[in-house]
Amino acid sequence: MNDQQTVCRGSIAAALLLLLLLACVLPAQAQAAKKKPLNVLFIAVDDLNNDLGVYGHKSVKSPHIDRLAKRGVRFDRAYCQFPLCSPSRTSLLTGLRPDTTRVYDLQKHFRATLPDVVTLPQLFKNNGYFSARVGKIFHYGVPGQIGTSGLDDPASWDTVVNPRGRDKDEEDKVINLTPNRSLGSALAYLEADGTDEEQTDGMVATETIRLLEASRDKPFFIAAGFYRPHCPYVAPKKYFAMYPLDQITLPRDPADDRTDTPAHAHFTNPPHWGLSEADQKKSIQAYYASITFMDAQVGRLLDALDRLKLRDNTVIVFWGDHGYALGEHGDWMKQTLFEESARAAARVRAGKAGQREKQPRPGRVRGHLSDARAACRADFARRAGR
Ligand SMILES: [Ca+2]
Ligand SMILES: [Ca+2]
Repeated sequence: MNDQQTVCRGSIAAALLLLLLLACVLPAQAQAAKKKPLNVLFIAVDDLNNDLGVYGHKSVKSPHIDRLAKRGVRFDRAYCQFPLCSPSRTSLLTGLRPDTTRVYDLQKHFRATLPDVVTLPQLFKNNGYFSARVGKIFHYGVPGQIGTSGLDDPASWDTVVNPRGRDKDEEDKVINLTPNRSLGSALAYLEADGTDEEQTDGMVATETIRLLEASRDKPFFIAAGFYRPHCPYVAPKKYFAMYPLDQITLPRDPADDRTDTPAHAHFTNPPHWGLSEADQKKSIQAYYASITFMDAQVGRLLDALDRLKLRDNTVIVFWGDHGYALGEHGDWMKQTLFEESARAAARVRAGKAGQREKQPRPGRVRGHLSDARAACRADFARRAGR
């Protein structure tokens, strides 16, 4: 990989940060024009890979994320800085690489290395914005720390909300296909009874909407952190019914696949943790069901922005903290450098500026730019009116 590619692929955190910093600069311009400053709704999703309709997946249903992408910019080459929750989240939220934050695991807090660093939400807070978090933005053990503040950064927020839904209270009902692994890193699922709103992610949406309603008259940076599709894959049973098992296909799995890769390239040992193909399909079904359930909660947020007439004045950032393998090369989950684990989902939509582009430019599809760095630069310049 040459230097240019390295910068390009590693630049999503910096790119998003730049765009958001622009949102911070714009208020001054907007105020000069007697307009309201731009708000920010920052949506983070845990362990979401690119298996979404908007990225061309043939069976995953993600209509709300898709409509967000159509209104804004889809980043096709967004790669996380480190394929694990806390190092990736810390990197994005501080704008610094993991070799600067020294956060490589799920225990160390970045302030131990960088006590005075200003985080993204903190920057907005320091500039007069109301800064609030619902759910998982900085690292949080899932499902162990659901309902707590996890490894939070209190300096970043004016207000925090830590929902705890029936998925947490009914953990004893979860079926663990890999019983030697704890629920935070297991192929485990529950076809849940009850409503979306009773699940932790349903509560994340409800509480975020409550904050939007209360904050509509002041500039805000509100972060909604969804827990699914992180395992255990818990979603109301109607979402499982959308993915019949006989329509789930497994990745190609040649018997000699790992002969050309070193052992440390893989996370899952032995391959597939020895699971049968039937259990692998069940895991994929449950992961897809969790995506569609989370997507419905994203839809509630988008509807709320429209209802509150905040759509034109709010930058929406949608971001997955890293990718997720579903059996490719015998691997599951994250913590490898293969494409499925390292590539993340990312979209940005910026208020009226996003609406201005009514017609696709020649050679370019609206809402689709293939290179994260170039896309952000292009949008950056256009939004700045250059
Ligand atoms: Ca994660
Ligand atoms: Ca191979």
